Amino acid sequence: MFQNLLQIHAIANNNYVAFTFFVGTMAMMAACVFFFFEMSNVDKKWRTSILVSGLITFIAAVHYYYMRGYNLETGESPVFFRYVDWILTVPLMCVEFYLITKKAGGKIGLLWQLIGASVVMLVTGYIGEAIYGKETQSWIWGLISGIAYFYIVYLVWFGEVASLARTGGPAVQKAVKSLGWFVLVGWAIYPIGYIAGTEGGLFGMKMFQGLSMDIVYNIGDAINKIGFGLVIYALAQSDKSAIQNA
Ligand SMILES: *C/C=C(C)/C=C/C=C(C)/C=C/C1=C(C)CCCC1(C)C
Repeated sequence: MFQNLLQIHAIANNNYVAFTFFVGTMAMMAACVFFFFEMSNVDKKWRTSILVSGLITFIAAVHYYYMRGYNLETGESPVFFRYVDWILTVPLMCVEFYLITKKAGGKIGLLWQLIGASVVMLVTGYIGEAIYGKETQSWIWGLISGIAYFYIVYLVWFGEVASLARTGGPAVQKAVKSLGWFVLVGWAIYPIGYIAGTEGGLFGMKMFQGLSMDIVYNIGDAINKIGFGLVIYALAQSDKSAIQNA
């Protein structure tokens, strides 16, 4: 109890990083409860998508709880928990794209392409942070990770995801477009954190110095995990009203 009070004191006083972990935990928990409860309020065919949104925020809530504690006790970045969270939640976001486009004929091979690219993106990012984070060559790992990231952007904006979305009807097309913006702009927050937090910077150039890697990542997660889920929720809702109005 006393220990808890000390921690709360540390959070409330001046530890902004720990504070964002704390708020992140709450936000992920709230979003998770929302998605689970709303599952029964959407058309049956969207239920699995909403369930996956709930799982993404649930997994994040648990990791945020641990990352908060780790950061408070050691004062360091919880690199390991962070990447365990991502390696579980990013493939689930790929599943969301698959579930949406499946109704327009999307094949399982597309899901594996998306998951494969995200695993390359995250494993190289982890090597860059955990092993080479304090050395200049960390930028090379960031670059490889960035290439895998752009491949995902390509698939969503110009590749198979985009072409399937065009045949899936206006609601699906609109949702894939919104999710595409999340991948292009929302996910681009992460490399900023990486550049700020590793020694190699951007191709060896030092940038974004003074920014806290963890705060950048935490903002990115809140936008992407909760926002992404809300776009899918909105899609499910608009599809429901389309049926009721017909
Ligand atoms: C819920 C978590 C999400 C959506 C995490 C996404 C993470 C990324 C898009 C990370 C990308 C990175 C790069 C593109 C280059 C530098 C290394 C990473 C792993 C931070």
